[in-house]
Amino acid sequence: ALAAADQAAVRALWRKLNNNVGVYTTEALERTFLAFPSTKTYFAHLDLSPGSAQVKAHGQKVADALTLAVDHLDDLPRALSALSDLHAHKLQVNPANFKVSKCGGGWALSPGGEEFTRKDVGGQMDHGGDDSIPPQLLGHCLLVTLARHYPGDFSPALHASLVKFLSHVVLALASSYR
Ligand code: ZNH
Repeated sequence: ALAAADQAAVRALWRKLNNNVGVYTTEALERTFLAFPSTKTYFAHLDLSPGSAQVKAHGQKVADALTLAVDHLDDLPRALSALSDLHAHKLQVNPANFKVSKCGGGWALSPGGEEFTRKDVGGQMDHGGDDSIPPQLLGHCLLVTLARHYPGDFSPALHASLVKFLSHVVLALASSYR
């Protein structure tokens, strides 16, 4: 599970974000679509132009899911299991978008779940594929967004806690694929 210090840091930030989680998640979605355009293919039925009300509505849903996660840091897989099923079976989002360790090389949570590091593949680093891209596209854009709006809070330590938190969220979301 997420270490106690990371949990505390994430909860403290979330208290600060207050009712604005949706605003930042929406900005993160807009950034994701611009920086990683392949993600747009899943949302072809939505208006993805900047300022779109549909992106805003989706941003609020994702924000609510993240807030649910913050409220259940001790039991993310259970809290997010319905959402994981939805992504795996109904939405059929390619798990490459989540990039858990199952997908080969790249980055993964340590067995204890407290660290997020590059996986050692067969005694040597795996440089194949698109591992240079941040493993969680939306999560990466959320980090950028929060760093921009909360520069004073965004210490390296908070950054690290958020990376781990998002890794746990993504791991829980990907659990229905295994
Ligand atoms: Zn997702 C949807 C969350 C990622 C794709 N999502 C969704 C929702 C939510 C979410 C909450 C809503 C549901 C209902 O309605 O019920 N996601 C989420 C999260 C994350 C995600 C939290 C991370 C962090 N997704 C993702 C990705 C992708 C996706 C990466 C791809 C790329 N989703 C999706 C889709 C959908 C969703 C497609 C549907 C939309 C509509 O509306 O149609």
